[in-house]
Amino acid sequence: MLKDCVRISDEVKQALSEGRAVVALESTIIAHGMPYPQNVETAYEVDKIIRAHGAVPATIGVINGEFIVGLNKEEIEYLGKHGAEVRKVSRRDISTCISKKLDGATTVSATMFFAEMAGISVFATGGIGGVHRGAEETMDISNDLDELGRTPVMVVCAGAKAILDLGKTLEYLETKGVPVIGYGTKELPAFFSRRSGFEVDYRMDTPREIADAFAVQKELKMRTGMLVCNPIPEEYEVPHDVIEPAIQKAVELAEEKGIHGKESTPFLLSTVKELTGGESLAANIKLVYNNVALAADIAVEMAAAK
Ligand code: PSU
Ligand code: MN
Repeated sequence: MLKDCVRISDEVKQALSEGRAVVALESTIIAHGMPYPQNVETAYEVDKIIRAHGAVPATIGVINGEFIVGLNKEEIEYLGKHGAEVRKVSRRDISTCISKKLDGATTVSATMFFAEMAGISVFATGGIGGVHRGAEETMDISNDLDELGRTPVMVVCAGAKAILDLGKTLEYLETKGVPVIGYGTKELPAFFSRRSGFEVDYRMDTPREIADAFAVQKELKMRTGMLVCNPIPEEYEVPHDVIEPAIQKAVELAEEKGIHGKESTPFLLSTVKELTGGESLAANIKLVYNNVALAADIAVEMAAAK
């Protein structure tokens, strides 16, 4: 049964068996996080950057009920083109996606699950899901945070979008025992901007330091993930007075329209994008490039230490 529903591409399989550096990537960011065709173009560029840094990319998604670790170009194009028509697959959707032979794009949580299964330790994305603003009413807390608490995969991101309650997101990660590392900073980056006003647990300045910390968790069989927060490069930041009103408006609109559940994050992301014109999308793409480069460097350090 398992071999019918999970496939690791030959390239990824070989890289793993030779102990080479591999970086996992999610597909929700492609299908639901960005518009076509920029989403697919970004995914191809990500592929190149990871290789240029000496690692092998492994994008994860599901086609016709088969989870694939290492989607090829055509499969990425397929998921990117169908966008919101394909399922947004987090942990709870995995079993039904397989049994009903559906297509889907994996979120951070489902991507971590399959990365671990394949033996991949590092995963890069844009931003993670978290505790939503107003969660005390809605209880909308992303499954990403629970997955970080129970799956030993490192996630490299640009912090979390301010569509979330960043303070509560950090509290929840603390509850789940997830270390939060700032790369070159002691402040949690807020996706579009480098600063949030919230402190992370540790600052680390080199990929080696980060790889060493994660190796200890693995050694101790802690079964927890690690969140590495890499601030967007200064030249691509979106100013606070552009992004914050757009976020507030998007949160209001979501409430008015009664958007909830898995629709909530894609709705907020696309509304913020519309309200800021191209500016937020351009920044989004640049920070993803920045994250995959760092993740590849960390994966190379991990492979060297083996
Ligand atoms: N945050 C972003 N961009 C994204 C996502 C989150 O800035 O594309 C996606 C990721 O796939 C993440 C998912 O795992 O949304 C979280 O969705 P939810 O909040 O429904 O758990
Ligand atoms: Mn949610």
